[in-house]
Amino acid sequence: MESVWAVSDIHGHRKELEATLTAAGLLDDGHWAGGEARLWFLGDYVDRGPDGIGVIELAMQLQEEAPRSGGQVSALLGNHEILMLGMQRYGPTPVPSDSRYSFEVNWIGNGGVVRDLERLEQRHLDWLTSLPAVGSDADHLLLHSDTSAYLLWGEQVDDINDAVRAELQMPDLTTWWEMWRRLTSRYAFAREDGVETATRMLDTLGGRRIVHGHTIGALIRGGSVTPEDEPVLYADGLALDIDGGIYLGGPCQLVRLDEQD
Ligand SMILES: [Mn+2]
Repeated sequence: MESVWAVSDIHGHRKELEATLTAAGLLDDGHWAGGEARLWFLGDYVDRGPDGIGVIELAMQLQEEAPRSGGQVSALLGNHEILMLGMQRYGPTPVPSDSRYSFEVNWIGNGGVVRDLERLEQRHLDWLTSLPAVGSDADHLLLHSDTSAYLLWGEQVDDINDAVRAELQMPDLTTWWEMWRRLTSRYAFAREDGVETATRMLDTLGGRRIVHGHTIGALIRGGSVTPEDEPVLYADGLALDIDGGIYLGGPCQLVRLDEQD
């Protein structure tokens, strides 16, 4: 069986991503070396780090290269992509439902990087606004955020992705703000009813385990971020958090999904 991998929340740390993919044999000299492997990026390419556009470009490049050897690279949409695109589209325009907020206020408050905005080209915009929000592979349900809000878009993976892609084409601030709000919620599988919520999502969308980023594992586990942190398996083994908190000095956590037990 082909190997299946996932990595999340790179937040502009292209060098660390390249080192991690290279160590795993998926990258060699900056190019796809994973053969028939499948690699999933779970979103949050930008903000908080030095080279968000570089991370997007690497994902785009690998997505193009991998199929030449029978491999596949898939990339999900994270809330920081909504945030950066919302900033680019709407900037300081107050949110109609709550005028204290704007994309600019939230972008600045959540590690927005001016240089990423300046380097955004149409080809990046086209790629970003066509990303799926949810994936399914090796009996895992792949999400960016630890939220059940995905189910507000639909009850099948394809329906959710179609609905999100349609909203990414909509020109109104209210729609974009609601997308940002949904994808920014968290802790759905860590709360008292977390096992129940994870079970409901897996029953609805398929898979035996959720893999997500978005919320740094140390926040789920308790304690602080260290470079040795491992992905956090919780909710009775129904959820695996692979956000190592790279921008706080944590590791780039690349996990192999086809070998998880
Ligand atoms: Mn996130």
